[in-house]
Amino acid sequence: MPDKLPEAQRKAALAELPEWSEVEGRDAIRRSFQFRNFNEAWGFMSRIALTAEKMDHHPEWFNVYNRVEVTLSTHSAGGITDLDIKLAKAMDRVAASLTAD
Ligand code: H2B
Repeated sequence: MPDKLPEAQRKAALAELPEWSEVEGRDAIRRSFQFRNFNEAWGFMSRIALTAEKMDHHPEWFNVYNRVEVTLSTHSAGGITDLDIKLAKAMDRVAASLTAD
């Protein structure tokens, strides 16, 4: 069971995730991804779904056409843990590989 990251570690981790922002009023981070079309957005979600399942760590997300809005937090810990940082980085990597052409 992961623990919430201590403040210093959390700041350092978020510094490596410049596209992500802290959610107000909740210990969570969020990012909005924009793809070329629905097919690409769904491809992103499919790939991340497999990663999330392997990690047993799942995103809260919302999709409209080419946009995917993601919120990450570890429910069992009541805040941001290393799992959220790992999943956020995996999302950044997959999104970068899909949108680079
Ligand atoms: N995902 C997230 N984001 N937070 C959790 O605390 C969590 C999860 N817990 N995925 C896992 C699944 C737990 O509910 C199951 C029973 O393993």
